[in-house]
Amino acid sequence: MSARCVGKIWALKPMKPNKMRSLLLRWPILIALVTLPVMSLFVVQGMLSFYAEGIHIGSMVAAACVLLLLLGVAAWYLRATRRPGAPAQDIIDMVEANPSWGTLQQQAWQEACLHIEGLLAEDDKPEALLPHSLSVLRQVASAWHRSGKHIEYSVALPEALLAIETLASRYRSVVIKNVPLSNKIKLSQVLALLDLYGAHGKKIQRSYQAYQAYRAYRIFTPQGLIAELSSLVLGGIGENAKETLLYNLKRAYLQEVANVAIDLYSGNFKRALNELPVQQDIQRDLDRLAKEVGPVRILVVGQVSSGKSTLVNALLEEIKAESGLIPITESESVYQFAIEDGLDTRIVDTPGVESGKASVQKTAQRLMNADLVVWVMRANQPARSIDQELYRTFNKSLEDAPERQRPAIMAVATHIDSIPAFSNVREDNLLEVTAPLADACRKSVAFDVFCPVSLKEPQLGVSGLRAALTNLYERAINTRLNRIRMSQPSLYESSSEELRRLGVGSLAALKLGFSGKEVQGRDEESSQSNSGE
Ligand SMILES: Nc1nc2c(ncn2[C@@H]2O[C@H](COP(=O)(O)OP(=O)(O)O)[C@@H](O)[C@H]2O)c(=O)[nH]1
Ligand SMILES: [Mg+2]
Repeated sequence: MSARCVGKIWALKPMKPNKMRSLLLRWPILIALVTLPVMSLFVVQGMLSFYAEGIHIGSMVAAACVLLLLLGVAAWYLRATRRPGAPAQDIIDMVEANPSWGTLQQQAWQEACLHIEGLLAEDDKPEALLPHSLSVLRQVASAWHRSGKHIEYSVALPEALLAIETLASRYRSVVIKNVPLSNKIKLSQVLALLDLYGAHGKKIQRSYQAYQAYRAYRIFTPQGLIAELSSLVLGGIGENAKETLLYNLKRAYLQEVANVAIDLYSGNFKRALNELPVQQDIQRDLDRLAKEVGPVRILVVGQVSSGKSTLVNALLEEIKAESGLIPITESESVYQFAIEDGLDTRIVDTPGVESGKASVQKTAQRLMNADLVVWVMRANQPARSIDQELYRTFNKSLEDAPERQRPAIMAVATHIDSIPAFSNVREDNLLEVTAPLADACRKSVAFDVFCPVSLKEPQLGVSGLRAALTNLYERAINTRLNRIRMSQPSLYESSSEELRRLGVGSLAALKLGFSGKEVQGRDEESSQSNSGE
């Protein structure tokens, strides 16, 4: 079905409305054209005879005034009787119906176009476009809902917003296609024409400035744009062409309203909306997937100067972590580390744990955020009370979170080169010779794997340590997955998060008299749990 609705509508009618209108407008002009020269002749003749008969000059001036008055009244009449609309031959179809529409939609389109012609014939001032739009909306809605109050607004808000968005983008195409040089017209030029910034300096009155600001603002609405186009931007083109273009633009705007409204009421926007939840689902899956494939987190803990940083360097096979006799590592340092090709991990070097509750608590908290623990102990360090205390605290934290999976612990005994009893140790008898050391360490920390090493050149045991890490990798991934699952907010937690956002949480906290210190503690905890992620 062809969509050139106006052509069709006019084909149905005996006479084009604009032709009729121009005929109606023509007869007073014809009378004026015939009568004015005749009247003028009479007036001139009369004036001459007045003069010949010596009539006072004042009477002549009065007669001239009457003539001018008559001309003024004629001009006023012509202006007042100017009917809205453009000459029929200049009407062009800037908007066409959607060829994929069914019969109902096509019928609604025909009716809407007819309605639009009527509306513009009534009033084609730009200001009328907004009420006209609502009228078109009502007209289209009535094609779907023949009864009911305010049926034109019975559209869900997201759909309505989508419709407005579509209308704006479609109308944009119309303007680009039909307004000469529209791509060249800059908003700044329009604003400059509006003289908003007061090019005339102090002479500009405040009320005038406010009016100009209002005009600048309304450019962002179609009706405002059309109004400004008429007065400013299209000033260069001929009056008739400008009128025609503006009429066509107004008509196109209302037709786009009808176009979008038909899609809206026939449910064509619903499919696009249904995509939204799907997209959210996909995004959620992606978020989870990204977390699942994230690298395993290996945490290196131990007392100060036990050799943690040296061990990290040995594993990375380059000096990245600063090591020394004095405790150097002040905060966590994270390194990308591939145990083997494809087994990417992050290895986290930590500050040494020291005696005292704060240091032990902090390190225990760090252990809760590990997928695999490398617990470094010096072979030549008999005092292991700090390790014992840390292990106890860590175990306590795990007991408090029974759903949490315990990360595997690899105990690494460094400095074996400084124990005379191990002087004959080699790569192949390393575990056998250091068995008593393993037993001693187990008394402090219940580890899963024991790796004795010498990090002093020539290094010993590092390749065995690497192999042990590979073996623990799978378990570490499981721990990681468990940790991610546990960190997902539950329904209750997420709704309390919403409440917090709404400020209800802070109100409740105030009522319960929570101290600022506790809130701070919580923040620290959450930043801790995010560290290294
Ligand atoms: N002889 C020997 N020295 C080591 C060994 N491991 C580390 N060191 C030294 O011990 C000191 C402290 O090491 P560092 O890695 O800084 O300890 P961290 O505080 O635990 O990070 C450094 O001077 C290292 O060179 C080892 O296996 N044998
Ligand atoms: Mg260090």
